[in-house]
Amino acid sequence: MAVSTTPKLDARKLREDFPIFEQRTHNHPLAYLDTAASAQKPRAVLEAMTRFYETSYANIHRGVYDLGERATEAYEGAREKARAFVNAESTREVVFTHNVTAALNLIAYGWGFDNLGPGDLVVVTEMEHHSNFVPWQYVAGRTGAEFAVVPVDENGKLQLDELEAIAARGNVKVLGCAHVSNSLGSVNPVERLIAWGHDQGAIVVVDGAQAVPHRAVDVQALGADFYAFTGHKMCGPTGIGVLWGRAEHLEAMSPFELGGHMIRKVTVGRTTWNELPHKFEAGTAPIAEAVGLGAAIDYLGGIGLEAVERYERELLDYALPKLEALEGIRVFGPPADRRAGIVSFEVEGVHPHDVAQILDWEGVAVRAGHHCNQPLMAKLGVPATTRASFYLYTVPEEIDRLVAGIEKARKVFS
Ligand code: C6P
Repeated sequence: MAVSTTPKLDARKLREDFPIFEQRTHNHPLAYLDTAASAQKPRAVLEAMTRFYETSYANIHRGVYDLGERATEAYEGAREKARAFVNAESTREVVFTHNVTAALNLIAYGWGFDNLGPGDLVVVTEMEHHSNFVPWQYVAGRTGAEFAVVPVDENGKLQLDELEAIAARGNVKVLGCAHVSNSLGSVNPVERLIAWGHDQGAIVVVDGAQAVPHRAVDVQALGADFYAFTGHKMCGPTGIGVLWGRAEHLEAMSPFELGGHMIRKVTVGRTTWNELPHKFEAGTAPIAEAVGLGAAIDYLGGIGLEAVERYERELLDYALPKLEALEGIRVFGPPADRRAGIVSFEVEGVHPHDVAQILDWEGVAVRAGHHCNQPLMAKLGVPATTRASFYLYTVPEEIDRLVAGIEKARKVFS
């Protein structure tokens, strides 16, 4: 029998790294079950950013003075950390953006407008976050390409047996898929989708926003064309995202945003572009945010992504049976072995916002809404869900409080 050598994660101890948990909310300890929206920040990240501002801050890639050089080193050092974190081949393939939404728009605009046209088909999954749905729908519409979805069933499972029928509809040029669904927690069969996309001659764009913070991701092993993620969901600051793209695509692509830093030479007659990845980083970069992201990567690396994934699985094994045993509750999404630490549910007869409101009074923070997944909500037949999501700082008592709060909501509203 294989024995795991990954050290076990101690959530109770890790919580002490997060100043936010020192407070109470509505007179209860804060049970933060909304990491899928954004993760809390450990002291190591906050201090790294403060230290950077206090000791090494200047604009980058410009000054020849010492401070500017140190700031540039810190920013480019963070890029190297991001490269290593997802095992990209080169930092040339690692573009800093403002978030994953900006990364996905960059591809849709930079690649889509040059490569799509009538007769082409752009395919995304029906469970895509709007960030990997709307830009593609828009660019398809603007270029005359057709837009199609890989459907999900009413349980939120991708209908892969529909792929052949989709391929018959046109020349599949793009496949967009989430590695992990932000509403359902489904860990999608991305390897299979990537293989199918490549069989069609398409580029495959993976939205890794909900995967990278929670499991080890190796972009070379996955073999997609683009893979995007966002800093604030992985203990890093807001305002920074990462786009990994194959160098040959990034080389061939048009820039998306134009202005300072992304140029090589500007004359009245013509402008040429900077080398990778700078061609895609117009304007002053999110410098301190990159430093914070680098610190978050160090923090997660110190814990180990395998340990995070294993711990979230334990939390799911604890939470799912308790939630499913509640009367009048519908839990959406797959079983624990194909799910990340995200659970969306509906409480019969109670609006998701009311469930979330009652939970808030109990000190339990969850999200209620469509989670930027309106097509998925339509398929599930609900306008919204209540969603709880877990991370390395979640402890089982918080799940008990979630369950008790849901029962209370049912009683209040019945
Ligand atoms: N999901 C949630 O509560 P940005 O805002 O660009 O950093 O992330 C957008 C995004 C893209 N893809 C996935 C899979 C996501 O989960 C998100 C953000 C949040 O589910 C806010 S809607």
